[in-house]
Amino acid sequence: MGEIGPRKLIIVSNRLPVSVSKKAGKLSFQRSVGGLATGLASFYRQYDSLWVGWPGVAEEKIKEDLQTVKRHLKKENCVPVFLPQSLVDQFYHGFCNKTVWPLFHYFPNYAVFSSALWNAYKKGNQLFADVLEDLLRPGDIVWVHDFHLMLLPALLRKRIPELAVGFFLHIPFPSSEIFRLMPWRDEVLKGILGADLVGFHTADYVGHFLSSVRRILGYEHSFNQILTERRMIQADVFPMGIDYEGFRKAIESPAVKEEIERIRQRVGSNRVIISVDRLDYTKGLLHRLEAFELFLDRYPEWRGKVTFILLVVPSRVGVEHYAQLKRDLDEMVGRINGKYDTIGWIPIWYLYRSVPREMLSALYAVGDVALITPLRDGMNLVAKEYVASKVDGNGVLILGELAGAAREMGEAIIVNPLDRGAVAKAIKTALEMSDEEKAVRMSAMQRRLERYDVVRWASDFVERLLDTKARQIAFSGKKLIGEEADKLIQDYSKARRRVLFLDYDGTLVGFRDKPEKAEPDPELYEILKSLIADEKNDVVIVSGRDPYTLQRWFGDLSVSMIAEHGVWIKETGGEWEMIELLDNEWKDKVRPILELYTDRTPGSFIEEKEFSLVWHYRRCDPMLATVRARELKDALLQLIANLEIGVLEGNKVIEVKNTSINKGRAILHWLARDDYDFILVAGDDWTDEDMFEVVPDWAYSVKVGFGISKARYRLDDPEEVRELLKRLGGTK
Ligand code: GDG
Repeated sequence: MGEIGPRKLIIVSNRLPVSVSKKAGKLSFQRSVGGLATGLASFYRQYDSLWVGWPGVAEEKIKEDLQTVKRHLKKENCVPVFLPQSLVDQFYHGFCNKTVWPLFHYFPNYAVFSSALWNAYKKGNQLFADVLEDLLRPGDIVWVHDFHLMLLPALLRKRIPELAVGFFLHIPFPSSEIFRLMPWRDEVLKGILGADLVGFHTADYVGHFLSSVRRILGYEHSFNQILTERRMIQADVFPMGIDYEGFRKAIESPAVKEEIERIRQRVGSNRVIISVDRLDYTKGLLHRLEAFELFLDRYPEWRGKVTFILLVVPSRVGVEHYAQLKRDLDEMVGRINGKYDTIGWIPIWYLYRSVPREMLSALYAVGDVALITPLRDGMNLVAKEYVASKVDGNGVLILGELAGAAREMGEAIIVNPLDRGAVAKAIKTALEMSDEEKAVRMSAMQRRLERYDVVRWASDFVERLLDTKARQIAFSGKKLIGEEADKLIQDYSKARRRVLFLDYDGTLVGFRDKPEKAEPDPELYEILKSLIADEKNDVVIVSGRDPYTLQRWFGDLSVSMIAEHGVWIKETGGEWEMIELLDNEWKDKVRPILELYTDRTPGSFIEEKEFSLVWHYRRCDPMLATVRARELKDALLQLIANLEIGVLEGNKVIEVKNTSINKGRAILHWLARDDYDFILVAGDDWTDEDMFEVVPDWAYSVKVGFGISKARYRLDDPEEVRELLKRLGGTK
């Protein structure tokens, strides 16, 4: 496969757009005409594209034909991931369909939580990663689809860190209250966060995802950007579109016209209600039938004049809940038909099978009303296809409010699928709606579907992915590795007088739940000792912590220290001194407010330092803490208007302190005194920005972690800082 476009785009989904089957020793290949395949088709020209997925048949069944299958699929730009029968059962039918599907559709009592199935899910995702690893190059773009492959983005990221990886979830992402029930919730979220861009159908799903990430993994977000220790990840809404033109043109084709005629002969002059779904408990089939029954009950004038064509497509045959649903459905259709039918009229025309595309288009065309009332649905493309097919504008869509599509199809009659009375009433309203109103509603929805069709949806996603990749680089600054790090080492070796200003928390050590737990470890002492041993070096530990703690930790080393963000300084071998005299009376006014907020926010606490008060909220419920932190800040800002103090926000802390003090001012004490020809300053939060600001342009200023910064360089975490310091100290 040659390099046609600038980069390779690899689509990954559980199923390939081509299905393989073997009957009576004969292989056959069947192309799917699904929305995804259509939407992505245009990319095959723009990019050098490939599609990776399972061909739909267990490996054992085509054991002798693997090479033939591969060759055939290659012609279609497809690469198969062969799954053994055990994984088809435990990965696909198992964890995917029995655990994720019910849980994400708010059926937690249907969800099976089994570690055997979870292990199969991990194995399935690994198999995909293995196949992909052989195909991928660092500049490639990978777009992973749906709930079968939620671990894949992180697996790929680990193997090829530079990849651009997008992930799109086609089903709902549930509220964190539901999602958290999954025993492997951390792993699933971390798996998805391997992607650079995570897409969903609606803003609600994005919100649920972000709040799960925050509650479960503790990563904050703003403007849908999640900041992890290592990367910025964008989450966003991409409501999937359909092949709008395709559905419109289909209506004109002779084959569809023929089908329309056939249906018409059967239903005569009756008005037609249609619905099309896979057989699935999420689709609300039983509730819908009950509502139809109530409609016939309450509005007898419509009996004999309306036919409900219920197309149910077989799905996940063999899974217990589906078999039960099939029995219930058969029984209910029989009962309703038995209750109302007359000679010459059967209320429900029930079709349990998959139909050709022509028949589907014909159904859309004859449907005066489409009754689509899922209990949960990621999007629901049938609703969109119906609207697109109504070329004459003469149709009404009744849409359940729990389908993602309801978010963008406000001109439909939107109903609560569980409210039988409302659905029954909606059917009556739809049947009695004037032609003008129908046309107005239809054309508004059609304009949107035309503009944001499936091709636009797919190109929007890929463009956004590339844009996210570009923003990540801008966001994260230049990394102090490779040649840049070598240059630093050279400058360090050549220098006569050097100073190293090192922030403590988040720079030399990682964060802990309780500040007192983050104490220095033997490795850190070794690193510091090796740096101090060189007499050309001044090593200054700069911290927001109080002088007593720093003294306890580093008092025995000949390092200099800055405590409480610059209130106190201590020169090597000297005593603690205050940079300038500060008054502390303001504390009595501020303390009661902090106490009030501590009482109102479980998990928060106050730390009292000599010249500042700090409110910590790392261990609180993140949602409540954000609200409280904002309220507290407002309250404090009002109070301190006339005082010489400031309110500063750090990493899950709010600190109130004297404004004339900061870390930048404190390090000037050293910079003004000596003629250093090497300066390194490293820090992780906004209090360190004051230091980055006062050092000369040529100094090595390093921001640890993500975020906008004045520093010239960046390192990911304390481990990377330590690695660099080890090189400087000669211990590596
Ligand atoms: C998942 C999410 C989300 C149906 N019967 C026949 C047939 N179809 C086609 C329809 C439509 C597709 O299948 C069904 O798509 P839906 O969106 O309605 O539902 P799911 O299959 O559950 O899909 C869903 C979707 O992913 C996309 O992100 O919208 O929420 O659950 O295109 O036309 N096609 C043919 N014969 C049939 O009998 N030819």
